[in-house]
Amino acid sequence: ATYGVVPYQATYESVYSHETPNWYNDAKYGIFIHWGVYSVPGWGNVEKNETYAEWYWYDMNLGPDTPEETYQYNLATYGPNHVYDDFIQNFSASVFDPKEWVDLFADAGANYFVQVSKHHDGYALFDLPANVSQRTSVAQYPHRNLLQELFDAAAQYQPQLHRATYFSLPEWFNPAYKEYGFGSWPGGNATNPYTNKTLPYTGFVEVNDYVPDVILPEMNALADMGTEIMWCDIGGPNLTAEFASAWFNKAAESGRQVVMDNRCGLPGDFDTPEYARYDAIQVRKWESNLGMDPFSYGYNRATPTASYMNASAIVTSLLDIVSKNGNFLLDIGPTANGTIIPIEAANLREAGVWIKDHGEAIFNTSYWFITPEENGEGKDLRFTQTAEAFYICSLVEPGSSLVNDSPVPWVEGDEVVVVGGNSSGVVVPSSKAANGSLVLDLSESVRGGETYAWVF
Ligand code: FUL
Repeated sequence: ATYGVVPYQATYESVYSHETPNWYNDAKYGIFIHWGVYSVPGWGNVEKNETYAEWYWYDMNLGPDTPEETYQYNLATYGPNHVYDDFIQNFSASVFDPKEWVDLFADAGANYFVQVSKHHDGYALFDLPANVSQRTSVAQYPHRNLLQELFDAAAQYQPQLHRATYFSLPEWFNPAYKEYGFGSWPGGNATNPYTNKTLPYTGFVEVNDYVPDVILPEMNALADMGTEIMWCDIGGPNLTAEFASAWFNKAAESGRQVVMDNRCGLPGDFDTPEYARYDAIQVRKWESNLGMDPFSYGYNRATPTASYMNASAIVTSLLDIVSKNGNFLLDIGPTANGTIIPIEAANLREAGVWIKDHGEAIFNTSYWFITPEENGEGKDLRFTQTAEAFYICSLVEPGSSLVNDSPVPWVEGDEVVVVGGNSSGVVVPSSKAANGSLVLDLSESVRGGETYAWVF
């Protein structure tokens, strides 16, 4: 299959003809990882005005009179002379074990991961030519190519576990970005108005033009590392048509399939609702990104342990999103030394056991044309299908009969069986009611043999 008009040209229309490949449509579940210098302070307001912890540097520069309170927190915790780039020397990665990470992703049942390769603070977790940026984990502390280490560790799970990268096009305070500053992005303000101190921008390289001299070579470096998804952020000035056409052509030549999100400055291949999901089926492929932390992608030490997304919420979110043509990109925020915090690891593993047990109803499926919430009251059903089977998922424990009013492809004589759980494979009596509804008779053991969701 082709996924657009090959060879691609460096135009909007041509690159827009590219589509999500089957592996991405079938993969359904990925792990998003926000890990960088912002993981060192690892703090965001959880009370007054919830903030993303990875926005620490930006929020701290908003000054003392803002509800984010990052300025006050920083002053109280680190004192007046501490600047953001002082955190670089504490981004230790000292216990970072990439094999442990990818083992966890595999246990979680995920089929891809998206590592933040460079967030808005401009610190890259991969190697770059010295004339592009020296603000990298290779040129700076901890002097390791952390992204490459993770990609290498994931090689043992190829081709199952796909390797992908988030990439912020703009950088808040890069002086080279200044001429492009847009919206509320300061684009290279040289001083903090509250301390009157120069913002040190460690590793900045003087370039002629940020877009061709920084963004494009950085995106090319990620392509060369073999990223399978360019999960760009923010858009803005870009050379994405040039980048993507070359990248897509190269992939097509070598029989690889790659994907680009909708934040590279072009419509891209799929939509990315942020900390959100769609209520209804979207025909255009989409991917919901949500943190396990209720309101931060990056590690936030202020978040109470009990509020992290649990296994039940992971499972039901996945089923909901998949039934509407979405993928689920679930975010974790490791700490500065490379630890995936225990509550996140435990909940991912717990959900993973269920997800694998019910994988046939999730992976390699497509959505059914009915948006499930419209089914009626007291029920919470989701549908998926393959060429061989149709799946009904109940997100709440059903009663002794599960009445399904939607038009589903069931005819007299079709067999309905339990998928997964203690009653897996048990045949469930099924019939059509006078009004055409499909009725499943569920014994107590069938209902009791499950947790989180009931799949037939
Ligand atoms: C946003 C960023 O500003 C957030 O920090 C986060 O990375 C999210 C996925 O995208 O645009």
